[in-house]
Amino acid sequence: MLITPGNLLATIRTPEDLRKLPKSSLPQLCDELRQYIIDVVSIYGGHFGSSLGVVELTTALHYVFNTPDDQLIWDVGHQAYGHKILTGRRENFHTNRFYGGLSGFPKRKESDYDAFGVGHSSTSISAALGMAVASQLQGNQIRNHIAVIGDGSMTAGLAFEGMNHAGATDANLLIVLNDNCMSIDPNVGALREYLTDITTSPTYNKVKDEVWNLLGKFSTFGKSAQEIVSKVETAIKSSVLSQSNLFESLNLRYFGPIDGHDVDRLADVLADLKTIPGPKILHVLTVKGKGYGPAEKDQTKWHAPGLFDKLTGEIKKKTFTTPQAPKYQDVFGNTLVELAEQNPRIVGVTPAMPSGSSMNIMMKAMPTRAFDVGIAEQHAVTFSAGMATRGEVVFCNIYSTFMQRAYDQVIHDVCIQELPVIFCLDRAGFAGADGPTHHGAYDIAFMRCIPNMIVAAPMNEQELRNMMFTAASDTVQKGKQAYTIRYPRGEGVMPNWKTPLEELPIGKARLVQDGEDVAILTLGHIGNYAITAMKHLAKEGIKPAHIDMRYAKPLDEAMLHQVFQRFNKILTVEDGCLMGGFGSAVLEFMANHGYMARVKRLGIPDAIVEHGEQLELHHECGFDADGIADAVRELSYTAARVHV
Ligand SMILES: Cc1ncc(C[n+]2csc(CCOP(=O)(O)OP(=O)(O)O)c2C)c(N)n1
Repeated sequence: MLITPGNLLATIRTPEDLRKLPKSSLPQLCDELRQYIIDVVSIYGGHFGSSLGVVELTTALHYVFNTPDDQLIWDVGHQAYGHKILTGRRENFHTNRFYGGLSGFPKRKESDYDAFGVGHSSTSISAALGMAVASQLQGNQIRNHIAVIGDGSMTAGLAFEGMNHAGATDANLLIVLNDNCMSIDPNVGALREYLTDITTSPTYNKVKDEVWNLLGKFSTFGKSAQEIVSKVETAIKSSVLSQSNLFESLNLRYFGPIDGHDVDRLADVLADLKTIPGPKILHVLTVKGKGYGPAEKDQTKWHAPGLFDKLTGEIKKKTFTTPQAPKYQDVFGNTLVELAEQNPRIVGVTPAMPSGSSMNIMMKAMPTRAFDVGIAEQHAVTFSAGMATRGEVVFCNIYSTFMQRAYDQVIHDVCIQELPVIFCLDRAGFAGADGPTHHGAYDIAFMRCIPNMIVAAPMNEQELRNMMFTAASDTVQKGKQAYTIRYPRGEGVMPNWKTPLEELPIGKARLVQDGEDVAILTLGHIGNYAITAMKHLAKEGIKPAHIDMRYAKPLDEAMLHQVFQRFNKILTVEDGCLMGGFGSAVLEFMANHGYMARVKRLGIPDAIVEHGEQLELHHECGFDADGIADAVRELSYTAARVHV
């Protein structure tokens, strides 16, 4: 469907066009940009509230700075829709997040205006500082480097590492702190309290006005940037910095807070800051979902609402006539509460994903036993390890992709110390429309190589429940091993998922169907594709055996001995990277025990797989039901090709 931009927006192909407009037309442009985002996202989906909240900031930044030479780095990048629309991608914007279409995040390959690729949070300050220092080294003293980071993303250690370094340099860096008091869920922690404090403090607000008055005066009289800075500093220091300012203590000049929806003011302030060299931070206050009533009201729901009717605000839900299987995350959330009701030692930890992981169910039911620690994956793991040393049974739920951040903590703080922390890795496998920054492609490989680590993957809801039950059982908790359970985004296969809980023997596989000639070994939910493939194959008289391996580590060696003794054509299937993953583990077993078989492995290749529907990506990589059937056919029709 063609979406028509407003008259003014229609004239903007690049920020060059924008910079030709009189400042007085910026409010109209902002209105049209906001409307365009609403029009497109309501029909095609995507992130929503964050982009609406930075419409004015986006417009002012491109108006004032000389992008793309000035480097503009968006943190996370889920708020960069306005940026994409103003930087030559308006006409393609309806392809956003679709297979083959624009990426939902800034991406260097996609545009010169995307100075840094993102998806994970809190990288912007370090990246912008790196660019600023590189500019200095290359003799460019005038280029600007701007990191736009939300208050949620500011809670991560990485952001502080960047600020700590920046404050010790004279690099030309502007950090714009986009403070909307929200992460995906309400922002948490002491930093949030601090930001609220400065925002509401009368002293700060008085000084803010004085500072801007001064800046205004000096700019008009054409004083040098240095003079302005020294005046500003005197003004700030004389009145407000007798109280401590976190950012000033880190040697970053602090400006603000200012209204992030007043585009005129924003443009003036940014123009002033452009003349001030060195590292500095501008605190901007915005409203997530600004300009769309329902999104302002329920900011978590409208972070990424799916398709909706823009007139009524009704979010479109698919309707079904038969009962549907639940999402894995909801099975996790509900089962966690069920287990925690039986065992007072059970606690839950999530780094800023209460809604996304469904840990919010426990946070509501047992507020003192479920912890949202902010965007802080490393802390989440070490905090869990600390609790485990004192006998708590910790379910630490982290998306597979974000667990990449906390790898050292898993090894150093959990596994070396033989602590039985339970890791639930949601969104394992392809994340879908969020793309390569969010795919959970590597966890099987990076978890299974750590000593004292069990790696399990459920094929359905019942297995997820039983794995959670097993992980919390005395068998595991009195042992010395951490227990990882990885499961995908989306629905399972069992509408009646509330099955009785049962302890599973660790490292035991399950024979789904016996067969002949070829053995299919699957790990996790994609085993359901094998079931479909086998139905097709049966019609052709091909009857492979299918084993749901359940564990990538420890492997069910007894089962594998039987398999290698009975079959010489074996297919492994996983929704993880082929290098070092589950199929590799099977090959290691084969080599270690001197078996010879033709083994074909399906999984994620050694390549960056872009965004698209999960099914599209499974198909692309050849491990959907069709891909599995093809691979079995290929194996069936070829000789075992085993050379002795
Ligand atoms: C390392 C990492 N952990 C978690 C996430 C998931 N995530 C995406 S956006 C977001 C909230 C970011 O909040 P903020 O920076 O304040 O931006 P806002 O959405 O409020 O505009 C989170 C937690 C992520 N992208 N990266």
